[in-house]
Amino acid sequence: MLDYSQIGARLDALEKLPSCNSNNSISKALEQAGFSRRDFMKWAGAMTAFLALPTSFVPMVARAAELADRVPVVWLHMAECTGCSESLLRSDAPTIDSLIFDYISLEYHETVMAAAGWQAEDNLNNAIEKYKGNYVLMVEGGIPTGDQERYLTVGGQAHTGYEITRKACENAMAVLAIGTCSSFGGIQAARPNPSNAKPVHKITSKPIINVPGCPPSEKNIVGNVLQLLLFKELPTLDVYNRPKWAYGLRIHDLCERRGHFDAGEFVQEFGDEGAKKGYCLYKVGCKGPYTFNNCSRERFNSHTSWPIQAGHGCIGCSEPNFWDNMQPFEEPMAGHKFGTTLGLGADNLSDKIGIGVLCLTGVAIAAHAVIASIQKNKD
Ligand code: FSX
Ligand code: SF4
Ligand code: F3S
Repeated sequence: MLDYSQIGARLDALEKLPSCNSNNSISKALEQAGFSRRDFMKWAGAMTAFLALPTSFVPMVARAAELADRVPVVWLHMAECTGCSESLLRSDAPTIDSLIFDYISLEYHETVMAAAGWQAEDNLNNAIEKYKGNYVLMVEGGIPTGDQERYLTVGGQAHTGYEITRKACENAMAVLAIGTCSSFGGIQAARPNPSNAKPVHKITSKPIINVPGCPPSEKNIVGNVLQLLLFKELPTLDVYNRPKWAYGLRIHDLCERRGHFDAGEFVQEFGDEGAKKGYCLYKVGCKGPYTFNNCSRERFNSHTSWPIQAGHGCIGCSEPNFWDNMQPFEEPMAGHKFGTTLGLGADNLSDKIGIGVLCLTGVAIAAHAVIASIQKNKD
């Protein structure tokens, strides 16, 4: 990791680059949206902790956020639902994260750019040429390949998603796979994968940072942009190339219903007394014990809520092949056979430990199930 003076020099160099928005700056835009300097510094403090950096980094995180309009970003849409972009853009009140995203130099983003048709295709080619080696590429969606490559073509020249993504990857400074589709294939890669969809890391040799989730939270997206602005290097990644600061713990580890799991208090079916009391959702299919993500800590929509708070179990949306491996979504995993990759998002070393932990969790879950069924029979 870079030291303070190297980061300072890097931010000085970024500051000298032209801003993408000459009429306004990020700090002015925040002020206009009603955020005080104090709000912004509080946000920077929370972001610093979120990125697992020491408190002394707060001023640098704040400065990096203010310079987010200096690094050009190209955002490609492949086969997907645009939920990842929506996650970032559609909050009813703009958050500091979404405002910063608005000011990122988005050279190409099919959902939000004004250009269409030939002009849009030109924009993409020009951005790749002009910012060769300096832009951050964000890819949303899985990519049809092989005999099915032509299932996805974009624009009047009908280039395939595969060709476009490979070219954009080649010339990028860093590549982020945004969402489970570009990280692991996603819904279109679910069995029988009729479009032969592949994740980005399968079609390029470039190192990829995976930011999975269907969709990922806006915090995990913006956090990765800040990380690149500060360090210009890959964060520590787990075996599935997910940044450990975001995907280092399981949903189950920090879940607000965990006390009920430990006490053997489960929702038996949706709408029952246990559901009203906020009991653990394991028996109605929660995959939190097998899923690595920070939803239980960070939640969605400015920390408002998240699936388990809303009353449904986690469906494991940030794990590889969750559409196939985590099914059925509303039944527990215990008793199902599952593959060796399931839930093992830790690094190589802790993979072994992870298997142990998973087995222990399995034992605990089985024990709970037995106790609960005895209880139920008694009732
Ligand atoms: Fe959708 Fe993004 Fe899911 Fe995929 O999300 S939220 S299908 S991860 O690529 O738009
Ligand atoms: Fe929370 Fe699900 Fe774990 Fe229950 S099984 S404690 S609902 S993560
Ligand atoms: Fe996805 Fe589970 Fe979080 S379903 S959004 S990883 S709680």
